[in-house]
Amino acid sequence: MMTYPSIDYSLYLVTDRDLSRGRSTLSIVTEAVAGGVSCVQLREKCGSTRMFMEEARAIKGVLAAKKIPLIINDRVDVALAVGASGVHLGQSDMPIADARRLLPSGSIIGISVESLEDAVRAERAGADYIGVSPVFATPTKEDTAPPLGLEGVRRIREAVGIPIVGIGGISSANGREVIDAGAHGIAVVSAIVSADDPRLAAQALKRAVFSSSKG
Ligand code: TZP
Ligand code: MG
Repeated sequence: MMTYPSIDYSLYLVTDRDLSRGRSTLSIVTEAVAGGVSCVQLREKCGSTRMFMEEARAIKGVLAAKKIPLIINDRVDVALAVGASGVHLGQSDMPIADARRLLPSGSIIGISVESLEDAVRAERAGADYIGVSPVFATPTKEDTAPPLGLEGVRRIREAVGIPIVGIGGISSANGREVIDAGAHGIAVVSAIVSADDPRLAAQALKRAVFSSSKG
């Protein structure tokens, strides 16, 4: 299993095959890593388990060389089988306690939260980090809750002690605001996977995360 003492959530790529404009997820991840992503979540909503596992193993090879964690969306079995760093769960996926029981110790378990109450509950349940979902409106995911906005990020940051990552509608233009609102990192799908040049896109996002606050 890939375990790292502390996870850098600053620029968190979530993959999406359908939005990758015909490019393979492996090639997107390779370019995004060259551009500076610090964490990768493999998210496959269709396709076979076999395909998911083969892809996860190939991506794990790219990430392990750079000590970047590989998080598997939803599928605890796939994470376990390929020796990923952890899983990212939604509110309707396997409960954190059960995932924790099944995965090796030291595994990362992240969960998407759609409210302050979800966030507090996730921390109590032992999540390692939470994804505040969505921060802004996004066409990328259809079944999202209403956007929590920067105010939602602020309120959740005040209420929990675990790292928080904003997701939903984040780009290099607004990424800094999400960090200024208290997020430890930004998670993006389309801003990298649909970009003309995913490497340059990751670089621009990284610059936004680490730029000085506009105050
Ligand atoms: N979870 C909440 S919003 C979202 C996910 C997976 C999609 C975010 O996509 P984008 O393209 O970065 O807005
Ligand atoms: Mg899910």
